[in-house]
Amino acid sequence: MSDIVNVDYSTRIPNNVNLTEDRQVLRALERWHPGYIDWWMTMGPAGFQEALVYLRTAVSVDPKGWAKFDYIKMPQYRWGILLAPQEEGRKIPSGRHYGEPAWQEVPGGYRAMLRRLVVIQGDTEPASVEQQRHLGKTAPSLYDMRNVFQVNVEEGRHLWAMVYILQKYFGRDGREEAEQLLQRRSGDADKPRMLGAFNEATPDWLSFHMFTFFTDRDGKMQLESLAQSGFDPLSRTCRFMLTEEAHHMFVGETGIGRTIQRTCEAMKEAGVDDPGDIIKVRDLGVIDLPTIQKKLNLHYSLSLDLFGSEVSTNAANAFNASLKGRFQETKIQDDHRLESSTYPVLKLVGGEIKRVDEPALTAINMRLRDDYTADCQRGLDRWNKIIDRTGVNFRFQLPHVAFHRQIGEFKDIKASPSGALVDDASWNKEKDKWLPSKGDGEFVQSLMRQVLEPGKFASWIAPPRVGIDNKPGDFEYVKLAA
Ligand code: BYC
Ligand code: FE
Ligand code: FE
Repeated sequence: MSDIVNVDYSTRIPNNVNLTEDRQVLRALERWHPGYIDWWMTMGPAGFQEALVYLRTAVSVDPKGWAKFDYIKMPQYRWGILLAPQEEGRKIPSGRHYGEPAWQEVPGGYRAMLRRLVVIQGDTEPASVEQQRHLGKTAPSLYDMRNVFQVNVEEGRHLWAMVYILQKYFGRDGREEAEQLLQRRSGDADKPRMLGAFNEATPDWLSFHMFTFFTDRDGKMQLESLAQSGFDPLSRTCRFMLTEEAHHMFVGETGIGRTIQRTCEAMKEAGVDDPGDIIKVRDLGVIDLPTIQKKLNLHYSLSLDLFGSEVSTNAANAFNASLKGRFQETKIQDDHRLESSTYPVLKLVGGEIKRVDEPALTAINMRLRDDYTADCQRGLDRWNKIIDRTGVNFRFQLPHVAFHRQIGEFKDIKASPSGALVDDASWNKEKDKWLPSKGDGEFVQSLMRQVLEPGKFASWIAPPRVGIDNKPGDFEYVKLAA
């Protein structure tokens, strides 16, 4: 089967997992489908279900040409089940089962642990769609509007990806979990989404771009870790999801990059030299760099929480059980079992932040988070180059990992962005300098005006360098319903 990369579109649910011959799973998915569409219509992009959107749809899992672009109404998007091709003779890359043949069925003893990982992963996907559902109304261009919708339909597909695993491999429990995934709601007091950052609001486009840069990047790292799973169907699913994920991070990085570009250009044109002169900068109809830094502080710290505790027995158990691996596990040169190695972790020791060697197994979350931080930093370096090229004197920095945390070692203390421990009084005094204040939010909101003319952009964001699918600058990415 490993050579089959094209997708079967003859069933209602496009797939490359031979659903026509897997009637039971096909039926379970078909029964789940109406509930999904209901969810999409009520919780998906508000006000644009009838619009024609220039979207890419996966038609193959061949990395060289997996997508095609066309105008489509979002509710008619062909959400499908797409797994990366099976690797002949794949061996489990890490943990206690290192070197054994990858599992094609759920290993009995790990059923509950595996289901929990799949459910958590699945829960984040629809949550992000819910968080982003109002952004179309304030899109700074048709190009950007199309991008948020593309991200949304693909997050919807990621939900399908996890629901397939649940329906095919977890029987009745799996079907119940699949139902629950459509019941929870981002930010709901009674039935919230499972992880912290997915219950926060995404009120404006600066938040959206920060979210896709920082939080979708957590998605990338978690998917990389699950792509190393000994449970082969999960690994294959995650490997294909990662190809889609790359676009989400592109949207975030270029979205912020274009915002920075526009701000710096406007400052130069107007002869405003001091990035800290917020009043003058804001008067230009652009977002001042210190406010962008504050949004960055917020989204980075919320996303760090998604890695769980620095020292975690859950993580150790999942790695040890070979259910997840490290980032690029197969490229690491060590025993891949981590039974006796250590890993340095920042901890709170006697009221000070100290580096402590912990057993590498319990520090699995920390290691993934460090790889994440390095990946984020590379993006910041590229943003700083944009600033440098314009001659404005400012640099973005990632805040310290102890800053503004709700999970793990630092959840009970307060620290400044540079990592100095502070008391409650100084936190309250300074926090509006470190995190977006109410006034910052209102200012950003005041710039959020919908721009519908093809090729035109809101005052606060520069046009992209190239169009999607190489389309020209004035391409009509979204045709609104008449
Ligand atoms: N919020 O041992 P601990 C994505 C809970 S994003 C609330 O410290 P563990 C996407 C935890 O559940 C990627 N609760 O951590 C992005 C546990 O509860 P129980 C999503 C939290 O378990 C953008 C307890 O605290 N995928 O794809 O090693 C758009 C102690 O946990 C949080 C995954 O996360 C939190 N932040 O690690 C769309 C992959 N953190 O069991 C999509 C699957 C921890 O004591 N998940 N808790 O009741 C995992 O691998 C792990 O569950 C986590 C947590 C990394 C999330
Ligand atoms: Fe996703
Ligand atoms: Fe994503």
